Amino acid sequence: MDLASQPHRRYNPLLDEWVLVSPHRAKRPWQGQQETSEVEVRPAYDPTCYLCPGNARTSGAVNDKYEHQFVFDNDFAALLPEEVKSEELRVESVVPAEGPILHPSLLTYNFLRAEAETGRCRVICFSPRHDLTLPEMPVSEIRRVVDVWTDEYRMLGADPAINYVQIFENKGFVMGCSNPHPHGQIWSERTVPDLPARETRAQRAYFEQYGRSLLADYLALEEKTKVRFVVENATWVALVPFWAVWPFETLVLPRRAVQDLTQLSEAERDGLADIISQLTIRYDNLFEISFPYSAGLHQRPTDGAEYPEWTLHLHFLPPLLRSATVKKFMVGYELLANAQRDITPEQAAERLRALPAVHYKVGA
Ligand code: H2U
Ligand code: ZN
Repeated sequence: MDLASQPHRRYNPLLDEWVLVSPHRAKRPWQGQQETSEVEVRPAYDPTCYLCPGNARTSGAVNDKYEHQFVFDNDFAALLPEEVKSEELRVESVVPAEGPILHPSLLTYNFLRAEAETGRCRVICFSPRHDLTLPEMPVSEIRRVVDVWTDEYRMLGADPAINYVQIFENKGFVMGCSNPHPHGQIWSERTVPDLPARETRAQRAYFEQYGRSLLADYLALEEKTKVRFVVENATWVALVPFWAVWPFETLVLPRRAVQDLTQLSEAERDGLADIISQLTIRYDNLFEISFPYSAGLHQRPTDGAEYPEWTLHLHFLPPLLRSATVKKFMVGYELLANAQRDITPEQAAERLRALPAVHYKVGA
């Protein structure tokens, strides 16, 4: 089988699912939507921005006049802590015994289930500069962001009511990001959400069978050919996973398998900042735009149990396909049957690898 030209399926061992790869389709003509990319010039400080230092937010709270990073509780949090929940929601399972919307047979089979969920949501401003993004920030400042993530993971995870901490960034309006000021979010909650729960199951099954980390073994395999490597340093590797769904999706893996940020050495934290810088610079250089993505960390749950099978990693999930304006749509077959892609992960890695290491705006 020729993976570069023949339609085939690839297995994602982290999520126990498949992706259909159709390399021969990459040449098909595109007559769909063409969006115009706007070259956006932003001021270093925007008096109307709710994330800039010293400005007031919608809630009326005023941001610190911060010089590096700034973290606050989300004023429109998707999850609320236990103490602010209404009496009604405190019931573990909200299944009314009888009522007009529930037929008794549904109750018998427990089809309609709901339960209260609690948590705490935070917003992190990566920089006081309104006009920067991670790829334009100095590595020393990204390193401070890594430290803030680590402190937040530790602080939130120490709360007995928090069993999972999801750190992420939505970058670009196309990803639903509400404000260009560089920022990320943290949602932390009582239950482990679906995707990290599936990753836990997969990593645990592998660990129980082989006594080793699934992702460490995967990295060792990739190291042999490096065909899917994008950038690497002494402590981290960014690669396009064999099972990538999004055209330029990447997985960032530590060379030493650790379960969460708090276990990283100083050198590994420096390395993480460096790999994020290297990778996001290449992303921006691909179409010479501020490259949109959703990205985030996956770490072990914080319920206090041991997770020897877990390996900390980052996913970068960018929507763009062939230009600054043509994105991949998850539609049709993807929504109804299976994830699918045209350009192969190896081709995507090759393109990203070939890009300059210096940001296109520098010296432009
Ligand atoms: P996104 O751009 O990824 O949506 O993140 C911005 C977050 O900032 C969003 O979750 C919050 C929104 O709820 N926010 C505040 O907490 N205070 C504000 O004054 C505006 C936005
Ligand atoms: Zn701002």
